[in-house]
Amino acid sequence: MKTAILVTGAMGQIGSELVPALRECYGADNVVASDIRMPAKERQTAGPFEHLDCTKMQQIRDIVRHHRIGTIYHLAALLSATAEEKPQAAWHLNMGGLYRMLEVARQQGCALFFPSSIGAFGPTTPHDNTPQDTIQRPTTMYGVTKVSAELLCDYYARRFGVDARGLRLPGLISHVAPPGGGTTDYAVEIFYQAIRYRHYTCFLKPDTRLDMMYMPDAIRAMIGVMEADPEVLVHRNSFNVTAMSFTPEELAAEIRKHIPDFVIDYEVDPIRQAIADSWPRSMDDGAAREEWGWSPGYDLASMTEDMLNKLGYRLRQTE
Ligand code: AKB
Repeated sequence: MKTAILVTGAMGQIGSELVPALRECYGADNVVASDIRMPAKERQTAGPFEHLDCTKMQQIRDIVRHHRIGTIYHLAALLSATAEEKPQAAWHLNMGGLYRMLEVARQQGCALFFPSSIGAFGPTTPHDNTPQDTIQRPTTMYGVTKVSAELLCDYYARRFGVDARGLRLPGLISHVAPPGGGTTDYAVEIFYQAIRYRHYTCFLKPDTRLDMMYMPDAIRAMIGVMEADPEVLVHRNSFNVTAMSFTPEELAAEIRKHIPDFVIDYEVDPIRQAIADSWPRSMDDGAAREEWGWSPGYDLASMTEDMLNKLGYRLRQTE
């Protein structure tokens, strides 16, 4: 990548780890973090930061011009459970924000990364080994915005030559920043509760199987797809990527190998359960593997061990 990078939603679960990783790769001064929230003082000094409301075209344009941005990682969005609670707000931010980013990308010649999701699939999609190209009729507002966004990115690529690329990300597990408002959030909360109280009450049923990925793999995938040679990409957007597929009871059993007295029980939230039931149980990520060499580094066992070590250490330092 020749010029600077802008990350929107930089204070969120993904942005909190993507920004430092991009700064490591391309230099701190070349990566501009932005969010509608202001960062804590210590994070403001790590590199350039801009306050940005992604639904305001002029703000985006000013930042892109001022910092000579060449690539935008557009992460700002509402997650699935929040989007189902506030569908109008979800459409406004998820689609309104993306449309304005693509317009600025078109005008200023930027490449754009867009994080789609397993949420782009729905109840009529094949749930096992979900193909790259298949039925996409989601029944959630989150899913509607993700499919629409995939189509809009394809349109801008075909019609205007915007280098728009994306991934269909599974649930992401991280010890750095908590997610907020997602259906797969249980797979992060469980670690906090296991370390603190040896007990977790899960809002999904014990046998709800979903695709998941450890954040270090997700960061590699996001940088990897943007680094890929455009000549060899057939799909561009959005690639299925996955690393593991497990149920709450399987994750609890894995945690119990390290914390033998850990107990899980269940109080099912019907809204999030219905969302989870409409998503794939496991995706086929063969296109990403073939077209740009995607391959995950962490499975359930290695992710669980690393999460317990790193999160346990951090919680002991801060609590
Ligand atoms: C969510 O649960 O909403 C997200 C996702 C899978 O897109 N983590």
